[in-house]
Amino acid sequence: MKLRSVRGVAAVVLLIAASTVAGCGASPQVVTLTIHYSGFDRTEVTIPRGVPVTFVLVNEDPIDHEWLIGDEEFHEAHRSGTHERHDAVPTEVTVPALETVSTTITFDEAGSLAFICHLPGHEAYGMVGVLTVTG
Ligand SMILES: [Cu+2]
Repeated sequence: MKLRSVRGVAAVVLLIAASTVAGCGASPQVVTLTIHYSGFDRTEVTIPRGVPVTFVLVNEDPIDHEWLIGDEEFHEAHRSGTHERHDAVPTEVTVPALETVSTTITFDEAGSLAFICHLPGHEAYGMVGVLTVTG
């Protein structure tokens, strides 16, 4: 009896997963990045051009972090920037302590971009990764 109810739950979960995938024309890619001890668990990510990518940013630290993605000019501006929080632009995200934030971005140009946490000292500590967009 107990086994049967567990199996029922598993079947429901599978159904939900299947309908989610079937419901979207172009299935969005999901990239999960976990932040732990002020570092990203993946520092090299490759995605295709022109496809929506949902970045799931999991902050396991008891302090806030940021996830900002762009080219060198973008990052240079943010190194000296004064924004306290980021939540209006998909490429600039604040990830509060112990929270998970998702952002979906479509990159239309192939190339290489960096994702960096620009909170004081975090970039120097190593909160840097590279996103490669393939053509
Ligand atoms: Cu940080």
